[in-house]
Amino acid sequence: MPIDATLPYDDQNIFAKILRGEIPSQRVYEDDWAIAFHDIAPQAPVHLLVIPRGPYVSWDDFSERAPAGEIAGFVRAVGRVARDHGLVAAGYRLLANVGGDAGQEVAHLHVHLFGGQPLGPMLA
Ligand code: IU
Repeated sequence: MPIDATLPYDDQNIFAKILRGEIPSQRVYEDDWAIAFHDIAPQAPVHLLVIPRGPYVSWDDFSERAPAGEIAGFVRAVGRVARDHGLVAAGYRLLANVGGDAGQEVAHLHVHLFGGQPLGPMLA
């Protein structure tokens, strides 16, 4: 069931547990601002999730509350993950679902990074 992106941050969400190492993940990147790991149900040959270390429910929460340095660090991390995976020449897609209509399922901001094949039109 999609989350309500207006609710306060709950540190028991599954990505918070992944961040704290309480639940395993296939981590491919980490720095001071972000970690990235493989999505458990990949929808493309490359399907990674990049999440900030800070406690933000969604892109809405992050863009409103995060300090500028944290935003810059996270945005740079997303770009770096794509470059590290050799995706820039062929191209890739970023996606962040926010709340109910978008179908956001986990209440910790995550940016999907898709690549590895032509991705087709944006909306199904
Ligand atoms: P969404 O944007 O909130 O809809 O995406 C959630 C994604 O998190 C979705 O692609 C799931 O496959 C993925 N995921 C995961 O990688 N590991 C988990 O333990 C859970 C969800 I729960």
